[in-house]
Amino acid sequence: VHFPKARLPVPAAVSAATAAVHAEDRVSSLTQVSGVLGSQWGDEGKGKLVDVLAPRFDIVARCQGGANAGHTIYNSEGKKFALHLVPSGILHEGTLCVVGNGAVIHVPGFFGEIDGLESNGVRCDGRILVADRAHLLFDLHQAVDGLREAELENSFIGTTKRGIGPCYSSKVTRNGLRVCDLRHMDTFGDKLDILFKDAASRFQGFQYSKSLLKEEVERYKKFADRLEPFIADTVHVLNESIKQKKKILVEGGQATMLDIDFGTYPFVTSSSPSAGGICTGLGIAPRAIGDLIGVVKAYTSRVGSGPFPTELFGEEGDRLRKAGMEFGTTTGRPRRCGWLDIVALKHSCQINGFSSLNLTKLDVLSGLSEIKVGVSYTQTDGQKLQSFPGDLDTLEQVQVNYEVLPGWQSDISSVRRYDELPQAARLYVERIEELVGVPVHYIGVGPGRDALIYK
Ligand code: 2SA
Ligand code: GDP
Ligand code: MG
Repeated sequence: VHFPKARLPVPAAVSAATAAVHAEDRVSSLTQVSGVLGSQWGDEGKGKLVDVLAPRFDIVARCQGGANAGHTIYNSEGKKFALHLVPSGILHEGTLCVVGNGAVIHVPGFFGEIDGLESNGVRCDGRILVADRAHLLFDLHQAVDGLREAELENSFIGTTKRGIGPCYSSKVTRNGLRVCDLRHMDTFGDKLDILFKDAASRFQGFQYSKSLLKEEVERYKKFADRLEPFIADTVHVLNESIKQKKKILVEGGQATMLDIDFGTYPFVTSSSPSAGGICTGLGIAPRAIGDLIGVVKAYTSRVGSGPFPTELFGEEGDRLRKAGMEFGTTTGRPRRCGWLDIVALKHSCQINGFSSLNLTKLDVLSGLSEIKVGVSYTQTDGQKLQSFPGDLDTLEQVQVNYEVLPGWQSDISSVRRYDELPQAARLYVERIEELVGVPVHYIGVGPGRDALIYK
């Protein structure tokens, strides 16, 4: 363990100005197409960073997932907004929000979210585009989500029950309905009937009748009219915007450790929340993508089932949950909490090629006498693992090797300059940078917009 260099004495006024210039540099130098992605098991604070960066971008786009996401943001008056499908750029009047083809759309939920925003003074009309290619998520998918979880009994995934897995299943099965199908209501009922029959043949408890189908079609006729002004060929819109030198910020939902390919399968979500999901979920070429910021909570949290090597139980876990207010933004479920896991974070950095990191919730660790960081895994045969294992049986049996770092006692929530953080907090940040090999450019010290240190 080595300590960072002693801070140089700089006159306060000059230093504050320097910090502002530095913040400006950090934000204005972000590439034309940049992304904010979760690097752990979600809820790292992606929404907050997107909200902070949004004024510097013309477009904020979601590329995957659906209303399983819960992104909490606060406006400048401290008013709280919990967003699910609507991108976190919505609080900034000048930002166009795009829900891309890789996302799944529950239309009634989408309107509910818009109505909630509008009633809180956020104008949405003309500011949100929904991909014509995106798949529609129906109430029937939500019902199937619940039935599937019940069937799994003790090995349930712990989904948000928002119908995400079943909707992506329909997409991959190739009998899903897409947003553009709302423009063909004459055939809509026949296509929906296939989905209903599929679910009814698979699950005994699934309610289905011709009159239920008819009701659903009538409901969607009304939705189709209301959704029409939002529908766009977003692939064309985004690529034209790139040609016109507009700036696009991609907002990831969930996180790499929940990725259908790279996460702790099967305890994952059904989309691709990592870098690859940007291309498939928006129709943007890989060459267009520049900076990707990985959002990392200063510790780890996970909702739902599945392996979590650095999980803390009892009082230690409770302390983090309470201090970090770790409860699901969508479901209200208590989140499991534990130490930062560098093995998982390196896996994530490798897959996404993050250009920088946003370390969030550093303030939550204040007051601990010591802080542990999981740095490697040892297998039952005594061998150290070289990488994050794909095999869950291996993962469940690993022993985590920890490095112990000193804690700090002061409240850091009002600190705005890196050199004003306690030495132990800086040591923590710099040790993470050293272990993963990616620079930390943003440090969260509170939920508000201004509670951010630019490093
Ligand atoms: P699903 O519903 O099929 O995507 O669930 C599969 C797994 O993915 C996890 N998942 C999440 N994990 C963290 N946060 C999420 N969003 C909400 C939040 C969650 C909530 O912001 O707090 O409110 O409970 C999210 N969405 C999906 C899920 O827990 C399963 O492990
Ligand atoms: P997301 O899904 O990644 O956008 O994260 P969530 O919104 O689900 O959960 C993150 C929670 O932490 C939210 O309640 C945020 O308001 C809050 N938050 C974000 N950054 C910070 C931070 O730096 N410190 C503290 N104390 N809270 C934060
Ligand atoms: Mg969340």
